[in-house]
Formats: sequence, structure tokens, C-alpha cells
Amino acid sequence: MINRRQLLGAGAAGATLVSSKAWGQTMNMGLPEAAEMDSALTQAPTRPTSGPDYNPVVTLNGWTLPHRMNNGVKEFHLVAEPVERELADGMVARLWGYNGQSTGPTIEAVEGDRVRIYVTNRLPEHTTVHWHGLILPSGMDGVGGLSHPGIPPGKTFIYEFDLTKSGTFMYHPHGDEMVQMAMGMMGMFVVHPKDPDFMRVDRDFLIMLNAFDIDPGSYIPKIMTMTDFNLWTWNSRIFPDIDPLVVNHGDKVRVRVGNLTMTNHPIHMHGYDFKVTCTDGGWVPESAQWPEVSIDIPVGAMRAYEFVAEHLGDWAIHCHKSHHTMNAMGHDVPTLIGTNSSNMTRQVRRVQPEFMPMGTAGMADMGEMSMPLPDNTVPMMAGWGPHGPLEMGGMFSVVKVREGIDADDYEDPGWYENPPGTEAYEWTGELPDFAQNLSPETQITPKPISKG
Ligand SMILES: [Cu+2]
Repeated sequence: MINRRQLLGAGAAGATLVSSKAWGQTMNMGLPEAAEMDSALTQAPTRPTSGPDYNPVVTLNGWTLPHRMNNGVKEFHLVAEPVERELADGMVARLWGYNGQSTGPTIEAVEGDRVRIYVTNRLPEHTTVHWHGLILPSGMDGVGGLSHPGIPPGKTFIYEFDLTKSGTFMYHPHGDEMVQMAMGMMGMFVVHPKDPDFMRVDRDFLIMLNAFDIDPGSYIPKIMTMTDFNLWTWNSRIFPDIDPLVVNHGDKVRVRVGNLTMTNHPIHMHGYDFKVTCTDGGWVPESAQWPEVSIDIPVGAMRAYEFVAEHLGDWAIHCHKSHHTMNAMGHDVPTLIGTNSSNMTRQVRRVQPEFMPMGTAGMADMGEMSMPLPDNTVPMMAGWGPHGPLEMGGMFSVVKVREGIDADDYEDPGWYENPPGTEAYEWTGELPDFAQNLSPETQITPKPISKG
């Protein structure tokens, strides 16, 4: 099932840069214009129009910040500000971010470029921007109070440095950072190699792992949460509304994953093995690249991996911590597997007539349940596939490998049809017994032995 938003999204025309008037070409200009994005959908890659050629990245459910050239310097304008971000259809979060969205836009440039990044602070408190992994002068490093004073509300600071190496880097505040990162302030910074043939791929995806703690029915993250987040997001977006990674059969593909959450995430991709080719420290030499099917992304780190898309199909890609493929859930729910809930149900229904006992035979029924939800939240296990409920949320998407996908086409091609004879099917012969909820093997509250 493709929803309308997905059709309008990836690769579709009409990207919604809402204030992109012509960039001035002379050098007398004042502040570069700050582009704003009003969409949470994946925007088509931004091909370079001047300077060295490179293959641009595709930020899943994100976009690339436009720049202007000023006397040989690449100028960008980041605006730190409160934003409304659609974490999923039907769920808006009031976050802090950059240029209209959280996560912030991806900054793309080329090794050897000199960049000048204007940072305007529209937040109610000071901020800074730290350029994680980049080699730069100490005073440009963005640690408030150490590198330079914080940027006061309403002010604009300028960061300027040379990009001495290519790779994948990140940016985030280093001023009141616990609050500002819990509110969604972060983005990625890709420096392409000067030689366009070095580490060249056909498709280059970018995912920032982040997390929020937003109670169902509310809009603002709880900023004091340390580890027990309830929304595990990629680029501030949750499945089923994370866009798929659309790939043409035979493409060489890179996936770059940064982690600015408070815990590690083992990112697992089905259908392939792949090689780890880059960390935020730099490219891994070919002789040292190692094979994986899951790559653990440590906190405050980036890993990139590559594969050749030889296997057609719909392949899950997700965090392997199973609580991270769930949407908002209570974590203090008792385990009811094997319990006989009829007595409890009778008692609860005296005060709450609609009460339904859940989880006595597992929780798979949550995937298709349609209980009334509070406003502004999404089901814990959401998303429908071609064969029923997907029972996934959070950090989950699908790599869709198809024949005949054009180079800049990222539009959802729908579900893969497995060729005849290549799909699991039902055995119709004789069957052994299976475990029911109250089979002796599954009971955790066996009936008391009667005395006498
Ligand atoms: Cu995870």
C-alpha cells in the first residue's frame, strides 16, 4: 500500500523550498538567504551546478541546504529555531531544529572547499554549532565557553574553515546541549572527495539516528529523559512514515548512518552482506574493510557501509534492538503470557466496561488492533505490508531493489511481488500440537493442586 504522501514525496517534483528566491551572485551581498523547508518528505538529491562534480547524497525524509558562492567561498545560512516536525502522518512534534525542520538540512560540500556558515539564533536561549569530526581551527569548533561565546538569541555568528578531508560528519549544539539535542537539533555534513571517482557510488543514503520522549497526546519532548525514550527515529521520523530506500538493480549503494542518541544501535539490513567503508574518522582502506550484516553504530559516531544491489526484493532495514522498532509504548506493562486473565478482566470491567485484556498469548494482536488513540500519537506497532500488518514502528524502513529505476528517481515503487515458487507457503499435511495460551508448558500461574 503506498500512501499519498509517499507518492508525493521521494523524487517527486515540487520540492517545497518555501523561500528560495534567486541567490545573489555578487559579493556585496549581506547575509545569504536562509532557505526553509516545510515538508518532512525525502527531497531529490541536489546535483552540483558549479565546481567539482560529485554524486549528491539523499537524506531520508530530509533535504540538502542550498549554498551560494561568494568570491570562491561556499556560503550557507543555518537558522536555529523552533520547528513543527511531522514525526509521522498524524503526529506533529514541537521541536527545535534548523531551517524549518528537525533534523537540520544536510550540508554538502567538496574536499578543498572553504566554507562560511552563517548561524542565526532564533531560539529563546544561546546556542552554538559544533562540527563533529571536521578538522578545523580551535576557535571554530563550536563548544560554547571554550571555543567562543554562545550565540545569543537574535544574533548571527559566522563559522569559516577549509574542508581538509572528505567523509561524513555531523553538526549539533555544544551549548545547553542536553536540552537542545533532546529537542531535535542536529544534522549531517557530507564532504565529497575532490576526485569524483574516489569511492564513487550510484546511490548514497543518509540517516541520522535520534530519539525523543513524547507522551501520547502531547507535543514537546521530555528533555530530562536519559535512556528510556519512547520514539526512536531516523531523521526525526518514525516508521511507517520513514521513506523507503529505493534502489535500481545493480546499483552500487552507500548508506551513511550517524548516531546522536544516548545508546548504540545495531543497524541490520536483510538480503545482503555489506562492507563497512567509512567512519567519521575517515575512509576505511579496502584491505581493512570488514563484512557485516548488522553494523553497530556507537553513540556520537557514524558508520557508512556499501553493497551492490544484486538481489531484487523488499528488504527490511532496522535497528536490531527490538524496542527501537516500536512507537510510543509504556515500558512498565506487566508480562501476561500464560496468565488466565478472566478473573482480572471481570474485576476491571466493573469500573472500565470496555477493558480488553492484552498480551496473554503474546502481543502480535497489537499490530492490527484499532483502539482509539489520544490525539497526536501513532500506534505502537504500525504499518501494513502486502501480507498484513508489519508490526513495526520506530527505526525501520525497507530497501526496495527493482529493475529499471532511473538515476534520480526515489519514488516508492510499491511492494515487491515475489516470483512464483520463491515465497514461504503453508504445509497442508498432518500437524503436531502447538502451544496455546493455557497449555501446561506456557502457564506461569498453574492451577493450585487441590487438597484432599
Ligand atoms: Cu536502536
